[in-house]
Order: sequence, then structure tokens, then C-alpha cells
Amino acid sequence: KQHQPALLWYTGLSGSGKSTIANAVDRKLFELGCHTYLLDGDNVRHGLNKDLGFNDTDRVENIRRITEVSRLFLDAGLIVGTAFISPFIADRAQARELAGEGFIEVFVDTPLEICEHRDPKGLYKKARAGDISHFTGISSPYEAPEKPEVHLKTDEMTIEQAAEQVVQYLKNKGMI
Ligand code: GGZ
Repeated sequence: KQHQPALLWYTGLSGSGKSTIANAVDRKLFELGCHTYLLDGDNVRHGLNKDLGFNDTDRVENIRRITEVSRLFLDAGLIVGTAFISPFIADRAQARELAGEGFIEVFVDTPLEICEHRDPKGLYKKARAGDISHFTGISSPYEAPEKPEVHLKTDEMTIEQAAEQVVQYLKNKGMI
């Protein structure tokens, strides 16, 4: 199937569901015959960016490298997904600028209370106790998108519905 290169830039808090939704979208796109690649903490923070932590400077560098790698995959014609908190508006704006036409900001909008209640890795608990510093939403800021292309209010929908909303956006724009 023919499709345009695109960058699905997921952003949201830790535990918001970015990776889960991005994986569900990836599966749907694969079934539609699209050529995709997903960048997330598992394949980037543990490899290319394992020298980086979570202070502001390191997060900026994390997102800068992810943006550059995404560009390479865009050059190859893929539909790229990136699932990182990417808390700063300026860094997402930079990604938007470098990616051009095909940039799609996907706001995985899960309220902090819900993320903290889920706390799958116990990180919020540790952050509240002061055992993890610079934790997004607790001791480090999250700057929500002002005009995301796709706004997923995850407390009102299933993973399946969220993924379908992203795929529908791509279809409506004639990108797939
Ligand atoms: C936020 C942290 C932190 C701190 C470790 N703040 O839920 P997770 O575990 O799997 O996802 C979080 C992930 C965030 O990495 P990103 O590369 O997406 O962040 S950013 O875009 O801001 O650079 C969380 C874990 O790493 N983690 N310490 N202090 N999340």
C-alpha cells in the first residue's frame, strides 16, 4: 500500500498509555500494509540514549536525538511513531519543524491522578517519597500540547478506540 512518510509524536505523562496505544496503532498500520517503525524507551533509552538521565538538559538531548533518528526513518519513507514523555513544548516544536508536513502530535491525555493510581512500576510512589528526583508531574513539569493534531482523552475510551482515532486521522488526511 502507498502511504506518505509521517511522524506520530505521542506525548503524555509516565503511565499515560503512550507505548500501549502506539503499539496498537502500529499493529493496525501493519495490517493496512504500511511500513512503520516505533521508537520508545525500550529501544532508545536503553541503547542510543543510555548515557542520559532525567534532568532538563538530558531530556532536551534525549528528544533532540529522537527527532534526528525519526528524520532518518522519515527519509526512508516510513510512518514513524515516537512514544516519549517529551514534556517541553519547545522540543516538540523543534521536532515539528524538522519533520515538516507529516508531523502529527498525539496528546495521550491521561490525568495525573489516573497515572499515579495505576503506577505500574511504582515510580510515582518513589517520586512522592523523594526517592526519584525530577519526576514528571511531581517534581518536573509537563507542558501539555496546546493544539495537538490528535487529542486522546484516554479516561473516556478503550485502547482500541484510541488507536482507531489515530488511524482515522491518517485516513482523513489522505496519508494512508
Ligand atoms: C519521568 C522517568 C523518570 C523521571 C525514570 N521522570 O513509565 P515509564 O518509566 O516506563 O516511562 C518513564 C520513562 C520516561 O522516559 P522518556 O524518555 O519518555 O522521558 S522524556 O521524554 O522526558 O525524556 C518512566 C521512566 O522513564 N522514568 N525516571 N524522573 N520518567
